[in-house]
Amino acid sequence: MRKLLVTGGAGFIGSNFVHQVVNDTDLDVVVLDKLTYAGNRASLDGLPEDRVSLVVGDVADEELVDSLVQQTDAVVHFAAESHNDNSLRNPRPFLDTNIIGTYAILEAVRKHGKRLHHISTDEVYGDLELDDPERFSERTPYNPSSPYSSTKAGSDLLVRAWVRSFGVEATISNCSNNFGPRQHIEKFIPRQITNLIDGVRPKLYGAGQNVRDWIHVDDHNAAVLLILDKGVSGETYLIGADGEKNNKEVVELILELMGEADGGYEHVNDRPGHDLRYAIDASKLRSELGWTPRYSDFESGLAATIEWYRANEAWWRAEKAAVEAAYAAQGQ
Ligand code: NAD
Ligand code: TDX
Repeated sequence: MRKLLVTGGAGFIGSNFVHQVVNDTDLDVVVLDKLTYAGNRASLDGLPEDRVSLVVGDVADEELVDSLVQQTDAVVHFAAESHNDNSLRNPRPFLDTNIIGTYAILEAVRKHGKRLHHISTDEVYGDLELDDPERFSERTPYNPSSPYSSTKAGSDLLVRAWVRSFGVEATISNCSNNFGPRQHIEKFIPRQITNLIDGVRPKLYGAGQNVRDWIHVDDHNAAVLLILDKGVSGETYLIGADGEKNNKEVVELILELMGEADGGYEHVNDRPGHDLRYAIDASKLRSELGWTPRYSDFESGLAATIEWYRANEAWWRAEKAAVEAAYAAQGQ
């Protein structure tokens, strides 16, 4: 394998993946990204031009995808509409990108006999009760809650069908909530960090008791590289680093790390259909592929993330007012 096609490589996880590929492997990368509001050319700054190129285009453009898949050896498919709150305001782009975009990738890898790794989310499994001892595993039935997670579930099922019906060589991973640099400021952690930089109190949906299972983006991406190398076609791997925390705990920690007073947040309208808890059992990835997370200390990873947003205001500033106006319109 010499050249990867990375869809959504100008987004949060995809851009961190491209940086990791350049640093840790000899592979070259072609990024296909539509540069929606969530994509940022600057996230690819500093990468060597002889190893990384960016094609601005739509993953649902079958002709374009066909020609890029033909020119590369394997595809890592990150491109998606990724934000639950946006999917509640306007679901349509989620169907176009997450469903039709994945279809276009599948048809191209089928035609050209290329390997695919499909990036998905733990949200396809729905949610768990706060006091449930269970965690999600590869055997948990799909039960998505939102337009976002239902389109991701649909995309996973398409991949499984193309493996079974057409013999496409593909793996799937379903990861828990990522944090780290270059995450769009609409998302929970960067929204609160940039609010505090602006002297605005963090906003907790509802009572703030919902639990997310946090993983550093570099740990997610190291697992993706491992699956690409050693994963078995047709298999699904759950990725998670035992990082369960409720939203109030995360906000309290951000306040502390940014030198603000305890309790300096406010409660805002809850998300409709808000999933209560996600929790991942990553035993299969650990035992079959030997993966272990490197960023076991959430607090130091969060402190480094805060520093990144402080040092890179130019990366996020232009988006801030519009993001907050959209939230304010929903009482959030
Ligand atoms: P993101 O929103 O930050 O980035 C998505 C990228 O895809 C952007 O660069 C955007 O421009 C691009 N894109 C959107 N529509 C496109 C289209 N039609 N054609 C080409 N490019 C398009 O998302 P992210 O958080 O980096 O998530 C990446 C992937 O990881 C998604 O598939 C998401 O479902 C999955 N995932 C995310 C998380 C998380 O915590 N963020 C957790 C598990 C899985
Ligand atoms: O201002 C906020 N206040 C708040 O309490 C925001 C933006 C969010 N929240 C809550 C909602 C969730 O319980 O924080 C939690 C995390 O919210 P998001 O960052 O929107 O993430 P989530 O909905 O959990 O989905 C994320 O993880 C799974 C990613 O956005 C998805 O792409 C991924 O599939």
